[in-house]
Amino acid sequence: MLVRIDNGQAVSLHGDPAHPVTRGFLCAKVTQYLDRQYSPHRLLYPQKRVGAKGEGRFARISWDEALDTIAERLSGIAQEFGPEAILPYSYAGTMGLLNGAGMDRRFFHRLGASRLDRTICSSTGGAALTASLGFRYAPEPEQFANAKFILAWGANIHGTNVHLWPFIVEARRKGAKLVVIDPVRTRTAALADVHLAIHPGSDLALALALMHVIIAENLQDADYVARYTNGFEQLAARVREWTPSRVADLTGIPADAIVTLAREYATTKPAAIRLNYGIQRSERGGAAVRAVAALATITGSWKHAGGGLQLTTSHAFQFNTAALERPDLQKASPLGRETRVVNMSKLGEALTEITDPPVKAMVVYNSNPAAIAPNQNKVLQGMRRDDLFTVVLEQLQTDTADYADILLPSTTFLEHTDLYRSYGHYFMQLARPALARTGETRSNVEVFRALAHRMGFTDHCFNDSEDDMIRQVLSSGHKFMDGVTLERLDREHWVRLNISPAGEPFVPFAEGAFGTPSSKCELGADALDYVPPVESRFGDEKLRQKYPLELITSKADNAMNSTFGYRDTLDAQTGSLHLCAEDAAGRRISAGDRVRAFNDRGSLTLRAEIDETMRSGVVRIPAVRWAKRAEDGRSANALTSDHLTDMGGGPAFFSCLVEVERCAD
Ligand SMILES: Nc1nc2c(c(=O)[nH]1)N[C@H]1C(S)=C(S)[C@@H](COP(=O)(O)OP(=O)(O)OC[C@H]3O[C@@H](n4cnc5c(=O)[nH]c(N)nc54)[C@H](O)[C@@H]3O)O[C@H]1N2
Ligand SMILES: Nc1nc2c(c(=O)[nH]1)N[C@H]1C(S)=C(S)[C@@H](COP(=O)(O)OP(=O)(O)OC[C@H]3O[C@@H](n4cnc5c(=O)[nH]c(N)nc54)[C@H](O)[C@@H]3O)O[C@H]1N2
Ligand SMILES: [Mo]
Repeated sequence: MLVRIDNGQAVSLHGDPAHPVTRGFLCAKVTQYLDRQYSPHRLLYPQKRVGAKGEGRFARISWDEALDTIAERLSGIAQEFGPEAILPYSYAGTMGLLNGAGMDRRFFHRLGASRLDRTICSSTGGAALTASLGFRYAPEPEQFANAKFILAWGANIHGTNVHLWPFIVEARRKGAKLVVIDPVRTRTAALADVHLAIHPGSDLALALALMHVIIAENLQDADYVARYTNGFEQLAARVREWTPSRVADLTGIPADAIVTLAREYATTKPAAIRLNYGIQRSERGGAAVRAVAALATITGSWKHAGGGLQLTTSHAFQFNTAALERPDLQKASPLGRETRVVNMSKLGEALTEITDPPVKAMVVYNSNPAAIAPNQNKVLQGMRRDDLFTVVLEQLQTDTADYADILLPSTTFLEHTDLYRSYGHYFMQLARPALARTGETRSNVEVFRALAHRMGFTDHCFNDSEDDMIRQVLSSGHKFMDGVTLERLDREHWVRLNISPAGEPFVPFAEGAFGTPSSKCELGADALDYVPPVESRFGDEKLRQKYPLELITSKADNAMNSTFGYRDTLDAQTGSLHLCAEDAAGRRISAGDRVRAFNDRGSLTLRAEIDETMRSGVVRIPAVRWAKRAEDGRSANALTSDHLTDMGGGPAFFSCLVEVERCAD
C-alpha cells in the first residue's frame, strides 16, 4: 500500500500499481483506514479505569504508572496463583508478525503464562487441510485467471477477498464458468453463472454426493489417485450411499443440479475451488473441508496451473517462528515447563469456570473479544469479574477497552515497523512508519519489551530491535524464503516468496509430494460421515421447535470484523436482521420493524430487513458490531454458540438456531 503524505499528514491511501495481485486498487475496507487513523475515537495516552467494568470511564495516567501497575499486578498474581493464572488474548487485529506474535509471545513464555490456542477464525479448516494435504499450500490467485471452471464454496469473494475477483473476471472473459455454493445470495452469488443455495452446515453431504457421481461415472483421475492418494477404496465405499437424491433433501439442492455440477467440475480442466472459511464455521466443518479437499484431489485438479483448491496460502510463509516467539523461554519461567493451553473460542468458560488456576489476569491486544467471541453473555460475565485484572492495548475505545483496568494506546500500521505476510497470496511486505505516532501511542513490541524490563527479565531477546526480529524470523533456511532478506524488503517493499522460479506458476501437488507422513493425500473416508448439525433444520428436534431459524453471522461488506465498529454507517448494516418475505410474513414482520432475535444464550434487538437474497429458514446478521453501540449492549455473538467444531477447536459460529419476533411497538 502507498500513502500520500502532505505536511506530515496522510492525505490518501493507494494500492501499489506494480503489485502483481492488488494491481493498484485497495478494497473498500482498507480505503477507510485514514478516517480511522485520524478518528476522534483514537486512544492517545495510558488510562486507568475509574468507573465500573464495562462503563468506559477512565482517567489519564503516565506510561510509568501504567507499566509499574501492570508489572506489580502480574507479579502478584503469578506469586499467589501461579503464572498460568495470566492469560494473553490476541488475534489478527494486525497481521504484522512482530506486533502480532513477536515480543508478546516472548514475554508470556518467559512469564510462564497460559498459552492461548488461537482458534477463532481458521483453525478448523487448517486442521482439516493438514490432515488431508499435510502442507496447506494453494494455487496462486493470479492462476485463477487460467481456470475454466471455478467453484466458490462458502466464499464470498466479492465481499471478503476482492483481490481475487479480477482474476475470476479474466477467467470468465476467456469462457470460464463460476458456480457459488452459499446459503445466501451474496454479491458473489448474484454475479455467478450458477448459485446453489445450500442449507447451512450440509456441505459435507454435498461433497459426498459429488464424489458419488464422479466415482459412479468413473470420472476420477485414476492415475493421480493411484500415485498420490491413500484410501480411495474406502472413500468409494463411503460415498456409495450418498446418492444425489438423498443429498438433495439434506442440502436443498436438486439432485439434477448435483449431478450436473459433479460432471462439469470433474471434466472441465483446469478447475479451481476457492474455499473460504464459511463452511468450517459449522459443527462438522472440519470433515466438510476434508471432503472438499478429497474432491479436488480425486479429480486430479492439482495437476493444472489454474486448478486445485485454495483455502489459505499461509503455510508457504515458512518463518523461523521459534526464533521470533521463543517458546523455549517457558523453560526459564518459574514453572520450568510448557504451560497450559486455553482455547480462545471458549473465553466465557475460561473466565467463569476454569480453576487450577483460575484466570486472574487477562492481557488483550489485537482483538476485541467483548464483541467478536461467541457466547457473548458468558464472555461479558467473565470480563465483569471484579477480581479479574484486565489490561487492554488498543487503538480505539472498543467494547473490550471498556473492561480494562489499565488501557494502553497503540500505534497503527502507519506508525510502526512491521513485516506482513498476506491473506490469500504469496507476497510479503515490509512497512516502515509513514507517519509520526499519534499522542503517546506505543507499538505492541515496545509495550511488551518495556514490560519484560519492568519484570526483570534479562534475557537478551528482550533487547532486540524490530530489525533484529525481522532478521530472526526470516532465517528459517526454508527454500521458499531463499532471497527474502530485510535489505531486499527495504529496497523493494514487497517480495514474492520463492515458491517457484520467477515467471512460472506455483502448482503445488502437481506431482503429489503432499506434506503428510505418507507424502500422499489422505482422503480420510473414516472421518466423512455426515450427520446434520445439532443446531440446524435437521438437527435436534426440541431445539428446532423453539428456535426454527438458522442464523448466519457472516462478514459485513466494507468492514473488517469489529475494526470499523465506531462508524455509524456500519451500525446500520450490523444492526440489521435479514430474512426472506415468507419468514417475515409468518411472523407479521414488515421491513424496518424492530425485531428481537433470541435463543437460550441471549437476545438481541435489530431492524428487520426483508431481503430477497435470503431463503426460507435462514436469517443473517452481518458481523460484527460494537456491542456497546447497540440498544441492548450486545452484538450478534450474544446468540452464537461456543460449541466447538469437529476439528482444530474452532467455534461453530454458523451452527446457530434462533427465533425472531416483532417487538411490541
Ligand atoms: N468485507 C469484509 N472482508 C473480510 C472480513 C470482514 O469482516 N469484512 N474479514 C476477514 C476475515 S477475518 C476472514 S476470516 C475472511 C472470511 O472470508 P469468508 O470465508 O469469505 O467469509 P464468511 O463471511 O465467514 O463466510 C463466507 C460465506 O460462507 C457462507 N456460509 C455460511 N454458512 C455456510 C455453509 O454452511 N455452507 C456454505 N457453503 N457457505 C456458508 C456465508 O453466507 C458467506 O457468504 O474475510 C476477511 N475479509
Ligand atoms: N458472529 C461472528 N463472530 C465472528 C466472526 C464471524 O464471522 N461471525 N468472525 C470471526 C473471525 S473470522 C475473526 S478473524 C475474529 C476477529 O476478531 P478480532 O481479532 O478481535 O478482530 P477485530 O474485531 O477486527 O479487532 C481487532 C482489534 O485489534 C486492534 N488492533 C489493530 N492493530 C493493532 C495493533 O497494532 N496493536 C493493538 N494493540 N491493537 C491493534 C483494532 O483496533 C481492533 O479493535 O472474529 C470472529 N468473530
Ligand atoms: Mo478471520
